[in-house]
Amino acid sequence: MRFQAISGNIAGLKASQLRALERLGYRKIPRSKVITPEAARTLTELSHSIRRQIGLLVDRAGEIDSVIVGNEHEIVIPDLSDYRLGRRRLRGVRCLHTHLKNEPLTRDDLTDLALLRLDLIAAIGVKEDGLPGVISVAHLLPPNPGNEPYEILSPVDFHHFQLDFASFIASLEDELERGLAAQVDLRDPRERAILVSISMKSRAVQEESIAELRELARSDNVLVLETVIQRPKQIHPKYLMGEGKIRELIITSLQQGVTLLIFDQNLSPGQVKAIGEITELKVIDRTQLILDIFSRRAHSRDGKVQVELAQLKYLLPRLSERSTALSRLTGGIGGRGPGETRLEVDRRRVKDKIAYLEKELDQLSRAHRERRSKRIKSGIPIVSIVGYTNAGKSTLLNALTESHVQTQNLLFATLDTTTRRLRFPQEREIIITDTVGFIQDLPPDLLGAFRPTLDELRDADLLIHLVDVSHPHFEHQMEAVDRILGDLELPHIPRLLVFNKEDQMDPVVIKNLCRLRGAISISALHLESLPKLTSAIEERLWSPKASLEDPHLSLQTGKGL
Ligand SMILES: Nc1nc2c(ncn2[C@@H]2O[C@H](COP(=O)(O)OP(=O)(O)OP(=O)(O)O)[C@@H](O)[C@H]2O)c(=O)[nH]1
Ligand SMILES: [Mg+2]
Repeated sequence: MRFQAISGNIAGLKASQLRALERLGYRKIPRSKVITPEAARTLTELSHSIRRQIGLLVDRAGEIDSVIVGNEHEIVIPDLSDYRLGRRRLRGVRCLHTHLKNEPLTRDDLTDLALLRLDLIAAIGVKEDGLPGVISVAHLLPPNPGNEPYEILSPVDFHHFQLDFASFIASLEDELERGLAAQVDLRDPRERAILVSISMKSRAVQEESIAELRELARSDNVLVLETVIQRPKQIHPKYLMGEGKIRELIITSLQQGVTLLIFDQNLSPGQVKAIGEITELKVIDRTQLILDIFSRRAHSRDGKVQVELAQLKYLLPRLSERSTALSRLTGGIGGRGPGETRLEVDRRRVKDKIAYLEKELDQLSRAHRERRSKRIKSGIPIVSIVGYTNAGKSTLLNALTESHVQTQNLLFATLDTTTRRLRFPQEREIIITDTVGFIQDLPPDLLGAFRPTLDELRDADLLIHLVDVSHPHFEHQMEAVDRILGDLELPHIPRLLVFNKEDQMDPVVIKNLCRLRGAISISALHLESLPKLTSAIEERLWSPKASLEDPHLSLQTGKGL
């Protein structure tokens, strides 16, 4: 990079001074030197005569990229976006600047060093006579939790300053790389993420939600390095958090080789753009993380169409806000999804694609409807298992029907609906279905895209609301499921409340909970616990006494429980 410009506070400078600054910019520094004595002297003398700090940005080849004029106390480093950090540990640019009173490096200098990942930062003191005084140098350190991310070398008189820049920078880069490798396995292809929650909600609420975000991240094969929870007095409109906090976040991310920020709050397109630009990291929110999991799990045609539609609907408002941050995304999270060419398609084409997919979804829905009407005609009762994700729905379907739907300790393991027949004694038979799980704060567009799948629930004669009662927040999960069932306008279908994973609970506690809530408890992993469920299903479907008004209460009084 050649000398580009003099930037900063140049107002009021004489033409001769400007020319001198420009000449300074065309100097070249040998690779083995931080700065030559001649360049240092020109720098301090000019600085002395204009009573302003002057800085140089120098690249690895020793070319001066820019000359910056500041005021008495500071310089402002211009945009360094020409020097992309990418996967490198250092920017490849150092900053050398004067300090008029021979003062040491300031906090702002050190923040610039860490924030911009400069090769080093040096302050050269200006003596009374305008000659170079004391030089202070600082450089970054490998990740060292708890300590400052940089080291300040002891200031020395400029004439005694000796540092072979080429070998210094080579060993520093090596050290940084090894330091990071000691912390994280760099061959591990997974994204390394920091989870962020910035909200006015209470800390307890934020912690519960971020614990779930951590599970979502795990389900999406993301390595979570840290979580940041903040409860500010006011939400910053651009970055959610204040500038100080985001600086801290950038420094931590750079130190730990973070590649991804995941926000627990849903971000506006403008926020994604602003945070992506300032942090130079990929930024996604909760919804996009869920969409990414969905796109991993969608196997059937139905599933794929629905997920792609949801992704495009999410993308559309973000297209006009597309930024350099987005165009840098290469594959991985946020890159997976509606085709490789996603970033090239313009709004028009996205809209066309949405219209096309919606038509396709209509056709799929029609096919669903036909299958459903056959099922309904057959007169066989339909029982659907619904519940929070990871409650054990697929495990239960498998246990009841000896099927092999994939079950995993991951959120959203199931996306497609599975339907099986289940025979009871006395020639009775039901159709039982397992479908996609629910989660709190499910974005409406996502719910909308899953209509065909969720529409199946409409035909159910009975909904089994399965709850992982061993989950620390099972009650909140129950409320979320009730809310979603309400949104789907399904509250009229009789429900059976079933607490799963009783094997993880104290039997007395679970007994009381069941009495209190009018539920029955089972363990889908223990077949011997299932007859109480099957007889409850039979009773609800075939016993004339069963009240449809209040399914929970009727169970409480039901026989055989
Ligand atoms: N201890 C215990 N674990 C269970 C029980 N039932 C299911 N699990 C485990 O819970 C995890 C989730 O089970 P799934 O059947 O995949 O849950 P799901 O509700 O279908 O989840 P999604 O499809 O992701 O919404 C698996 O690791 C199961 O082995 C149970 O009764 N006891
Ligand atoms: Mg499942």
